[in-house]
Amino acid sequence: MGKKIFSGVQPTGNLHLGNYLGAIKNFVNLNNDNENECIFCVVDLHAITVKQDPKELKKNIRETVATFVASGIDPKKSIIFNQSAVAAHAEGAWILSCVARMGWLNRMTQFKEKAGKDKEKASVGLYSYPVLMAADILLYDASHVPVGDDQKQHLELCRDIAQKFNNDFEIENFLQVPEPLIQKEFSRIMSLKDGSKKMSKSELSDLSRINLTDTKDQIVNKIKKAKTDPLPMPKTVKELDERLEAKNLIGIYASLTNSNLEKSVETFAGKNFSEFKEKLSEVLVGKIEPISLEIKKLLDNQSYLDNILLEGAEKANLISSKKIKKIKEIVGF
Ligand code: AQP
Repeated sequence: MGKKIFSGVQPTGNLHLGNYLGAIKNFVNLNNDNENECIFCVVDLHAITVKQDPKELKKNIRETVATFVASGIDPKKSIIFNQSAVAAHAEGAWILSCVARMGWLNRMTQFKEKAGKDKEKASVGLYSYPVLMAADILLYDASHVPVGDDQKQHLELCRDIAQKFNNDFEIENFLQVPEPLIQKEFSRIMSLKDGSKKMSKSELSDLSRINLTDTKDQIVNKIKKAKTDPLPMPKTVKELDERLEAKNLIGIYASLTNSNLEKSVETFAGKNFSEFKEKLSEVLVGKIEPISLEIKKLLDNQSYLDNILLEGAEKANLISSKKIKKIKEIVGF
């Protein structure tokens, strides 16, 4: 039986290889399976949990849609829309924030990481963001949510919220408890500068990530400069436990070539990093350059992108307005 898929990406600029391998690649596969109903959301309400330049945000919303389409998501098959265009998300988030418990949110590690030492100055939105994410998913009765490993905890929270709502209002299975779809391998791509840190849009150094809009020369240069260690390439997968940068680069290679760590380690065992990096650049350019060129082409056609969002929002509104109406009735409004 087909799956009901919902997932989102924040339009915060610099969509990168981590977003691609951890999430978007999976979106494309799910979109290609005709049995599935897929909804991919540009989560702009999430983006403003940290300060955004309004002009940049508008540009980034279009760029995220362009990235979806350039990566292979077909807007005729999947619903693509931006969250702020569908009022039920904000309404649902408020109601669910009265179901979620402070103690649950206090455990969220992403808030701790993003707020850093000065959490008193973080926005309330950054703290309650996982409740909005729960509303996003639950409004569409999503059965499966494809995400990178970093979103696992938020998805568990979403499941808890759905179960508590159903229990509190004694209405069995009303909110569908969704399953995470997290790839077993390569679900967390790390920074090219530090194998212990997640590849991220907000990292200051652009050399830490491969952007999906990078040119061939930028990709080759970033791989050349990517951190490694002085030893030759590892001979066993076990060695990778101690060699985080090598593990990340080999993982990227394996993911892009649809292979696995064992085979990829075997291919380059004992060789110099320079030889491996050349091959890695080659496969990266082969994958990312066509996407990058297509994104640039699509960005020249703003009305096409805006139309995708408009049509997507109409369809999303049709589904979510029915669900939020029922939620309100259940609550007693
Ligand atoms: N490094 C990563 N490896 C694997 N998957 C990743 N994702 C993000 N980074 C990696 C997955 O991409 C999807 C969209 O992410 P997002 O844009 O909603 O936000 P994020 O997880 O906060 O991404 P960043 O890059 O880390 O942004 P900043 O720097 O703004 O915090 C999600 O499914 C995510 O798991």
